Amino acid sequence: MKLRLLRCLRNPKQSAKQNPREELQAQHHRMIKDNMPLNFKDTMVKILLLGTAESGKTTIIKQMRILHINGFTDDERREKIPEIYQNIHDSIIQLVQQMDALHLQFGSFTSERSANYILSLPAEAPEYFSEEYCDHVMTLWNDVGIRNCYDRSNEFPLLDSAKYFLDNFARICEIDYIPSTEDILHSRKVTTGITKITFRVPIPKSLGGGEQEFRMYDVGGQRDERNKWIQVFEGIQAVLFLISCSEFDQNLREDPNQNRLQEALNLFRAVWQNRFLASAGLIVFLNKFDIMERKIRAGKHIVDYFPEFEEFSKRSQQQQSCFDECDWTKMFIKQKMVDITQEQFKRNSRNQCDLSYSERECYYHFTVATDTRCIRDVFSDVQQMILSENMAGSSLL
Ligand SMILES: Nc1nc2c(ncn2[C@@H]2O[C@H](COP(=O)(O)OP(=O)(O)OP(=O)(O)O)[C@@H](O)[C@H]2O)c(=O)[nH]1
Ligand SMILES: [Mg+2]
Repeated sequence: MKLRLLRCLRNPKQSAKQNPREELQAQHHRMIKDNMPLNFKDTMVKILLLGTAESGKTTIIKQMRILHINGFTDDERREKIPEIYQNIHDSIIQLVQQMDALHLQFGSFTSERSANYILSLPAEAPEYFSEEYCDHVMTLWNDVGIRNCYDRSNEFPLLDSAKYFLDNFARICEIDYIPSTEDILHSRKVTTGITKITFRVPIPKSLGGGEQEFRMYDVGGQRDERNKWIQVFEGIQAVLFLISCSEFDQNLREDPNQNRLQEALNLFRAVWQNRFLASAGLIVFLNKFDIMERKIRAGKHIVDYFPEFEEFSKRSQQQQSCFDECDWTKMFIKQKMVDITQEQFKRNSRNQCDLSYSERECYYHFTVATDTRCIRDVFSDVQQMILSENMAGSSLL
């Protein structure tokens, strides 16, 4: 079953609108209401999540579990405790180690003692957080020097959820701690290999009713994981490409000289031009815009890393299409992706398509993968689009 793109969705002006949800849904429904599906419900829809490391792929899988399966049992929540402890332990060690590297001073002698305690521990998180451990971590997180270090965390690799976990540390230290859903969504474990999740989603009555089965594949985004991706390219109907908009001022863990956003754009180009994915629909989640907004409000500017932003923002101001720097930054990153989809290319590697697919459309959503309501709304759009297009593909042949 090939994902077909309806003519009405190919209008670039329309797809560039920021909130086309209701408009698109109405168009889908009108287009297909007299062309009810033949047997598309019997076919599983396969979605592949792609993107660089830490772009939020596994967080989307967790959201599918919350939204379309039964979420997490108490036992499953308890199983996440070691992962959360490790996230906290890694974060505080990293912050303490960077104090020296960034020539920062601790605010007090007590904090220096706590830092020495943390550095004397093994890299593996303790099985239980002792009172002593909790006191030292809390002292450090309240230290003015550590906060200055945190403010410069774009200069070294720090988990995006470090602040969330350290702000919630007193609760996590409690003896009867059971991770909340939000804690699970913020926890981080690098994906290696390929995992999948299968779930059924009700089909709206206007699209024929019943249920559709989805299978979603999650892969590891680090460079040395990407050669495994091809194993799951076969039969994919839609690729969800995640790109983190907050990464403009950070470099890769695996290559400290490479800007993370630039790496994500290069990867997007390779995915867009990949011949094995040429018939799959492409949906982009411009993720982590909550972190991006926080950074910009704290005085970070994308122009310091992408000088071409200056020209772009001048144009945007003239057109009055954006209102502030957060808006311009979001639109700038999206425009970079749109530009990639419009590049002409000829096949020069085994994996590239023969020619550019000018007819193909790409859909963009701004997301916060840790926010269940946001993902529920966005995935509902994505799901309706896939279902509508598959129906249209099977019935409008
Ligand atoms: N604040 C915030 N945190 C996010 C968002 N999306 C993901 N995260 C956090 O970012 C971290 C990395 O997310 P993952 O889902 O593990 O990233 P991934 O793409 O699966 O990474 P790999 O497995 O290495 O490829 C986790 O701690 C998430 O909680 C977001 O939109 N906002
Ligand atoms: Mg992952």
